[in-house]
Amino acid sequence: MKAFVFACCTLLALPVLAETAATASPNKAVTNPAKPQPATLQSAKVTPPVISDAWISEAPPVAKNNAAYVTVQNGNARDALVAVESPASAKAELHQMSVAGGLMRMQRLPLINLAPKQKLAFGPGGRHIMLIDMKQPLKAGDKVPLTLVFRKAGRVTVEAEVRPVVVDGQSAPAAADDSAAHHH
Ligand SMILES: [Cu+2]
Repeated sequence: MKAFVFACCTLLALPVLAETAATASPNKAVTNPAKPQPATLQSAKVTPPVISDAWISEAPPVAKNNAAYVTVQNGNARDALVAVESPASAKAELHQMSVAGGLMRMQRLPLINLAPKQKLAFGPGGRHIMLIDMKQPLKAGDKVPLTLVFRKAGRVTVEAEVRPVVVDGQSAPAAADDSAAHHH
């Protein structure tokens, strides 16, 4: 599975560069002429999305990639999560993991649309933020900034805590203080 994760992200790496370059420049001042707002909504106060429960899975020191998870509670406006950034890795992508025919598959999501007030949860085995090309290994307890970029609300930065990974309800070996306890 780790090998697959790495392979998947490597394959996906090239198209992503073009995508992020294209979406990076137009910030905030995005208007949508196709959807005129009713006059009554123009003065309504827009509340921003709120990010909670941000964490990053602890990975072996040799791992090139880590997965991060957040819960997004959208504000009262229609919005979209369009990018993620972290100083911990060379780049970050929105990913969706699913099981098809008994195989774990992972695909990159170019964006995630958010309805007003929608709650969007990321978690192991589902939506995750792929941190690609980690700059240094992370240990449980470390804190890492994660910036979520929304089409309308702009950038929201949270501190993500590094936690031991849990897969299918089973904790990964805890307290792996000693390096390489297992040789196969
Ligand atoms: Cu992934």
